[in-house]
Amino acid sequence: MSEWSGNTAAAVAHPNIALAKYWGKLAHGINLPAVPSLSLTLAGMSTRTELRLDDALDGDRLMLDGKTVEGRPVTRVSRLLDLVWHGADDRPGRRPPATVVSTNDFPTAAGLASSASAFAALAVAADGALGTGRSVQELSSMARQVSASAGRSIFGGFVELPAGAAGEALLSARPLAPPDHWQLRLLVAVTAEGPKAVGSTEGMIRTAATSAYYDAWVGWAPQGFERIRRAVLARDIASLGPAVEQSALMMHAAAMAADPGLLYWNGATIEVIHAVRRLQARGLDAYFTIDAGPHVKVITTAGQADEVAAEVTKVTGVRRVIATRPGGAARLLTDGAGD
Ligand code: 2P0
Repeated sequence: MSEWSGNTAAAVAHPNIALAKYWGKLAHGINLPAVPSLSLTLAGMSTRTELRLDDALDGDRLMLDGKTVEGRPVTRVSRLLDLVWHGADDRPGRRPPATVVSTNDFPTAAGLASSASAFAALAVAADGALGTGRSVQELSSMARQVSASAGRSIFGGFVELPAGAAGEALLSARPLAPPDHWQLRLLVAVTAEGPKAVGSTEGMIRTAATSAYYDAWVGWAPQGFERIRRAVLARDIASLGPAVEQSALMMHAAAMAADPGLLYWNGATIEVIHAVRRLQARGLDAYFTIDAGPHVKVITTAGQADEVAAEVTKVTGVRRVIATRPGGAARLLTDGAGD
């Protein structure tokens, strides 16, 4: 029996939504983003992950939303546990296997950034159970290697993840501004249930390999990121909104031009976009962004959120609207069980 067997830890992390999108990886290196991204970590949705080390197991086990999962998700879990265990100091010896129980309070794998909060919570829980004492920068870099957006969910509030440079090993996200910097509201218009057809990793690889618009996206992304960064720091929603919409539309245009084309939207996605544009015409601060799934996220102010949510809820095909606001960093739950 290792000294760690029987250790448990639990952590909570929130998903994040990119205002400046990440889409594409460098050809070399370990999951290094080809473009800089900037996200908002969201209170109002969370992943809770509990980890128990057990020498008696013959491998890692994963339960996701009450179901035992096998295959690639378990491989990714094992990879992150190995990264936390070995770290930069190459800790010797075998890592004890773990049972990981993870629960989302929002739809899994449907463009709601479930892998971001899942791997951020896992990195923090693993560090707690294994007693490795990694810094938040190390945990962010390790989570990023498994799922780039997870590197951002280690931090709360407004978070930036720079593009990677060839040969770079450690690349972590960093906080740009805390959650109380700007009381934006982000409304998630859920337009479908169930997992998406093509995962982000596969979608990005296909876009880079086959889309004639990919190089244009990678070339444009840094300036979009800079506009968004400046607007966030200045709390200027009138400049933030159009830049956020352009980042999402540029990303999707590149993905749609892949072979075969990636179309993450459904009919309701487009209806919500038009509803948001009508709100803008009425003088409201409402702007959309869309990830690798059919849901639309609407950015607005605290004062206008109720009115915007009421309009978005009326759109045909919208199943429900989840109201979120800037949220905090991933954190260990101190009693190991409850929140
Ligand atoms: C983002 N997305 O910036 C972009 C916009 C989806 C659309 O980051 O391959 O699951 O594991 O690094 O982190 C989703 O990508 O991809 C994502 P991998 P990940 O939020």
